[in-house]
Order: sequence, then C-alpha cells, then structure tokens
Amino acid sequence: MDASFVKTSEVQTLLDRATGQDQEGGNPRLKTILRDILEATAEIIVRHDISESEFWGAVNFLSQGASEFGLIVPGVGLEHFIDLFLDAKDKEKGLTGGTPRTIEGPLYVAGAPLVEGEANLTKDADDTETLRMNGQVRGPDGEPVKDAILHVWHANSQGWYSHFDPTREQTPFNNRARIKLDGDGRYAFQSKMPQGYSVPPDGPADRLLKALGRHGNRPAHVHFFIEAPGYRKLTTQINFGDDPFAADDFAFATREGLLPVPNRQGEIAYIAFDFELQRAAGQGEEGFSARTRAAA
Ligand code: MBD
Ligand code: FE
Repeated sequence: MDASFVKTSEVQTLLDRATGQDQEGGNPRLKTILRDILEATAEIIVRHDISESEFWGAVNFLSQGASEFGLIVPGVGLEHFIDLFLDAKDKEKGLTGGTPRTIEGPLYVAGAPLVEGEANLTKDADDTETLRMNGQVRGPDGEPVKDAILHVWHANSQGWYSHFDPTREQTPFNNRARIKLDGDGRYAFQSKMPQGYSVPPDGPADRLLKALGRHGNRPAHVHFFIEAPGYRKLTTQINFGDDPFAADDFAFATREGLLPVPNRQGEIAYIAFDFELQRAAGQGEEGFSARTRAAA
C-alpha cells in the first residue's frame, strides 16, 4: 500500500467530515490544523504499515501518558523545538541579542512569595552547598531594567521540586520566589544547590524514553522568568558550567550563554550572572504565554 491511499476520495471525505469542513460552525483554525494532523497521522500509518495492535498500543500509551505530557513534550524535544521556532521567527524580524530563551518545563508554580531585596529561597533545611547568585537585569543598550520581577525556581538537593515532591517533605514554595527589583535592575539571592531531576521511574515518560534507548535525567539547573514593563518576557534557565553532565539533558534545554561556572569557596558556590532583555514591541510580549500552570 502506498501513500496515494490517503489521497483517495473515500479517505479525503472522511478527513473533511471528521473535522467539520462541511459544517458552518466551530473554530476555523482548529478545523484546518486538526485536518492536517489527521492526514499526517494517516500517512504515517500507511508508510509504516502500522498494525491494529500497534495502533491501539499507541492510543493506550497516550491515555496513560496524559498525566505526564508535561514531561513527554520536553522529552521528545518539542518544547525545545518551540524555542528554536521562536528564535528563528525572531531572527527573521531582526530581533536578536539578549539572554537566550530556554524551556519553562512543567514545574513552575504561580503565586510564590514576592520579596524585595536579597532573597533566601530555601525554607527547608538541606544539607548541601549554599548557592549565592547575583547580577543585573539590563536592556539592549546596557541600561538597567526598572521594576522587573524575577521569578526563580529550582529543585532541592534530591532533585525534587516543592509542590511536586512525592515525598511531601517540602514547605510550600521552598526554592521558589518572585523577586521585585528596583531601579537598578540588580538582584541577589541565596539558596541551596539543586540536584538534577529525573522523570518518575516506570512512569509513561520513563517507559517511552527507555524504549528510545534514552534516559530521563536533567542536569542541575535553575529556572527564571523575568518580566518588566517595556521589555519582552524572558523564560530561561541556567546550568552549571563545571557540571560534566551539563549538556546531557533529556529535555534539551542546555544552551550556550546559560552555563555560568560557579566560584566554589568552601560550602558556598557563587554565581554572578547578568540577564539582558529585549525591548517589547507591544504589550502582548511582556506577559506570560497562555500555558496552564500550577498555582498554590
Ligand atoms: C524539570 O525540572 C524540568 O525543568 C523539565 C523541563 C522537565 C522535567 C523536570
Ligand atoms: Fe526544572
């Protein structure tokens, strides 16, 4: 059987009717895009001669995997692909420069304490190195960004994030804060050094990655959002430049320019890291994407 089967009028009519092409109502953009998705799926089924059992196996995987889509999407590289796509579109518009964006991941929690001045993110005892990070948020001409809010979140030394910790041993918003910066754009916080994250063993994401011959580990990292009036919202992360596994990330988030090397002195790792924001062309660029996020 070859691909022309999908082009037969019987199959084409099915795809049209299934996506309401013969109906007035509905969302036209959704109807068009879903039709393309279904046609591409049909072509893949034919090209690989997918059996009935394989087909239902995939349906079963997707149903079981729904609770871990937040991990599967970065794991198969799609969340990083969206960054590459946004970067490429920016480049087309001449919008280059600034701190690189990289994926948000599924573990942000809205509503973290809003703090001013030097913040201490870690509320729970954690027997590991202290991380002290500071720097400045600047704009494209080197100007300090005024009135920014820097959101920061990271795992504890066991690789668990508060709110998503299956051991339930963390205080709400441990290792999370929103830091309100003032006129000079300077920030400083202390925290406890995170450990890398691993997907839950034997869950759908883990099973998929193993079936691909891959692992589900992320190197240690710290997440940031920065929002400020007049600037494009930045979503990014840092890894640690002296971590031998810094680039071995199942979620493909490691990027050049996001690998500061800590200055380790005794029990403290110091990182100086400046962020550069791009100027916003309109208000739509200042805010968050419409992703559904956890809140507490
Ligand atoms: C994480 O901590 C993370 O940042 C991503 C992208 C996926 C899983 C866990
Ligand atoms: Fe993370």
